[in-house]
Amino acid sequence: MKAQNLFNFRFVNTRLGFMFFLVILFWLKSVCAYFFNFDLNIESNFQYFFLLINPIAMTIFLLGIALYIKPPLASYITMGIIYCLLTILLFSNVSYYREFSDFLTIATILGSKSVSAGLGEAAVNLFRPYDLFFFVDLIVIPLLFFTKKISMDQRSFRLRVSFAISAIACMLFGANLSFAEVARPELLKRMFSNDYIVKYMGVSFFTVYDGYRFFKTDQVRSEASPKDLVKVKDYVKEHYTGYDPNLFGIVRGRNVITIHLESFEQFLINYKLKDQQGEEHEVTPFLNKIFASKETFSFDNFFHQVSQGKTSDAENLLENSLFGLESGSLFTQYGGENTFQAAPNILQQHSGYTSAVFHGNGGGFWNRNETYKQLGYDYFFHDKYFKINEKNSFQYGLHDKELFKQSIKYLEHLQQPFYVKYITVSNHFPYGEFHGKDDGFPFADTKDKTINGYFATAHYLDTAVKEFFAYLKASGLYDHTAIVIYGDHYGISNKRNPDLAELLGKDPETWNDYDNVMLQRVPFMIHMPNANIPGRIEESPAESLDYINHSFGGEVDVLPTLLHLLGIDNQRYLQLGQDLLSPKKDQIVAFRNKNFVASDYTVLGSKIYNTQTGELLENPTEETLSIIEQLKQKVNQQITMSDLLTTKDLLRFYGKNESGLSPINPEKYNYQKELERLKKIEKQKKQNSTSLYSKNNKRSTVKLYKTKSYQNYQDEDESEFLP
Ligand code: GP9
Ligand code: MN
Repeated sequence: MKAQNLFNFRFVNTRLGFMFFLVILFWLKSVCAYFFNFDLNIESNFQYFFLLINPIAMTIFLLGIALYIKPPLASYITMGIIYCLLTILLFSNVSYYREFSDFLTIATILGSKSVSAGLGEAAVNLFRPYDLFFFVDLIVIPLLFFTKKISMDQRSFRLRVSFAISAIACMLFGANLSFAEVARPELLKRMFSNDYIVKYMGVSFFTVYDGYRFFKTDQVRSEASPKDLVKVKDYVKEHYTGYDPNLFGIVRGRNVITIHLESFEQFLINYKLKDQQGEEHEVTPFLNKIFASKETFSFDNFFHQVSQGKTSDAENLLENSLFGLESGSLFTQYGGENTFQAAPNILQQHSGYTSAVFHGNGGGFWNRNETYKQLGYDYFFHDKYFKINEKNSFQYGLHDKELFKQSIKYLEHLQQPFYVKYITVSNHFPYGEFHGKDDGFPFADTKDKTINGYFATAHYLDTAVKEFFAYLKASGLYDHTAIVIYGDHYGISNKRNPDLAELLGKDPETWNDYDNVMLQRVPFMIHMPNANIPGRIEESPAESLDYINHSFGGEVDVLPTLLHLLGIDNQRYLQLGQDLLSPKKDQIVAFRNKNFVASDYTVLGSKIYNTQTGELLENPTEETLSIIEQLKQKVNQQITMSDLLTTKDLLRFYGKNESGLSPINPEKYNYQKELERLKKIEKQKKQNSTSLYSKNNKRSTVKLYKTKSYQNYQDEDESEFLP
């Protein structure tokens, strides 16, 4: 029987036809992997569309390379090899994903022998019969050739056509990329998570792009030398502020819980929203109380300093006292490889802390699952550790009340003292999910829907924190814990701010850059139940605005402040921030774009404002200009030092004799089976176990958690909460 008859589609017997046949097969495999193996969290038809088209352009382009080879046999063989490599790459990702819920990066492939070894092992262990589907064609196609069911096209192939195919592939690719950039602006620059890149652009593209970035950053890193560190060390020494000796170590040895308030701006504190009847509603009554509490250090001139890495930049600023990158996210670009001297690592090596993160989104978002290893986080409880359904979650994962509640079964097994971080998500754009749900907090009435919903989600977050505090008290953790609460970055963008103006008692017509920058304030508080804060004697009122500290600072200053309160001098680490409670703190806050706010002047590009009055200084005096020049230099220096440390990975040259820290081995961490690991440690330690569970005579405290979450109500109550 002739091949043409068998297939009835002759095109397979032409060189181009055979290539497209392979394209179709690879498309099929990719789409099956997307739907059956990867968990890509598809939210809309538009995203399905991306999944269906994204393998096409790259596959045509890569297989098309073989069309440039003249001799038919060599051309077919090259095409076959490229096809096999693509299949192996796809299958390696399928296999890796099963174990790690993430995609294979070049750093993972090159960096760690044990990962590659583990991968082989995992592939064997996790092999499912239907995996054969990925390989069956690699056997069938050669057989078809041998049995002459398909034949090789012996005609020569025109170079012009090869070029045309490459050009078509590039065009398709360009279209795919532009669609993706519309759906997810700055997708490639910010690289939110590997999942996103695969969802929009496909696995093969992900590997190529990841490789390109890896080699680009690797080059800068390999050119760096220990000499580069000298400048940074001098800078840090010169800017060390020391600490207030009355405050040093006042919460030494306590547990630390950091609550990351998503997109939470300072203006929400003590804000009252008027409803349509003119009745006022306090948005965050609980946080307001904590903010004014006698047992809290609170700051009202505290600014976020994030750039495109948003949440991940905030985390980096807090954990490392370093800035993020000028563009993109440090976590995604350097997090998996760089050496850090991060809070969890310092606390563990210096004072024996156990560390953990709770976050109800996928572990790969912002490359957390890799970065946390380098930061020294012992445990990472991400979405796989929580019961998540449509009702209790949204685009960014599990809602806050549920996150806190569901975390307790893990928290109670952590050895104390612990350093724990909760990354909340509910108060994330687009705000509004809670309309008429939860406790029905009113919406604002501006023409911008985003602004209108912001107060209700902030209120929800406030209640979530309140419920968590109630649990901390009920379980007894409260008294020996210091609780850090901070807003990670703005929630309402500058372009929307004029619509917010009226709610803040301002005129939208005169709203300007100064007003925008003042709204970059976020709350920062360290709550220390029963701590002996000097000056706040027993008779002092429980809450007062007098306790609020007006020092100018930002997220980069958190770690030095916290370490000093915990009784650890930050002098030996390379941190770029300064202790906010030190009288020597420079009264200046640098932003990543080198704008700044200082106590007297605010400089935004070429504009100078009076920080106190907001007045624009049109004709500044010589004296003012020379002060501004000095401030500018300070800011430049701080940002430059940060870039040196991060892009050249200089901390790897800072030895143990200087920092007291042994290097981290990221292979020790894997964030799998966390509860089993925790329980094993409890068992090993027996009566020396310091977990809450052990201290509580092996009785769980989960029941002590009370929540009024609408997501948690029984189904029969559902109708009550429908909008
Ligand atoms: C995602 C969450 C939100 O996991 O942290 O990140 P953001 O969009 O604010 O950077
Ligand atoms: Mn955020």
